[in-house]
Order: sequence, then C-alpha cells, then structure tokens
Amino acid sequence: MKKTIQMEELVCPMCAKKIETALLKSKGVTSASVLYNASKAKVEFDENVTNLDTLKEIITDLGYVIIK
Ligand SMILES: [Cu+2]
Repeated sequence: MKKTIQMEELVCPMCAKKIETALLKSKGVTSASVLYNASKAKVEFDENVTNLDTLKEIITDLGYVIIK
C-alpha cells in the first residue's frame, strides 16, 4: 500500500532525513521518501504488518505536525 502523509512545513532538510530514517526502520515499511520542499512523506508498506496510523505516530513522536 502506498500513502502520502502531508506535514506542516519542515524546518530544514535534516528533518526530512530524520523522518525518512525513522519510517524506514519501522516494521513493514518497504520504502519511504520524504520530500523536504513539499513537506510530504511518501511511504510504501505492507498493510498486513503495519498501518497508516502507526506511521503517522512515528512522525508525531519526532515532534512534527501532520496536516493529513
Ligand atoms: Cu531540521
């Protein structure tokens, strides 16, 4: 399953990298890329292992705000 998570504007490119790394470490995530300019996280995951809410929680736990 492929999903895009829209976040509030990211402060710097390191934020994007940090989120990307955290998502990739999460169980069930097969690919993740965070677009700094768009403040978007594109994630691909196995929906039998994880879900969108879990992935959103990873981002909010890092201190970032999700718009949708
Ligand atoms: Cu940053």
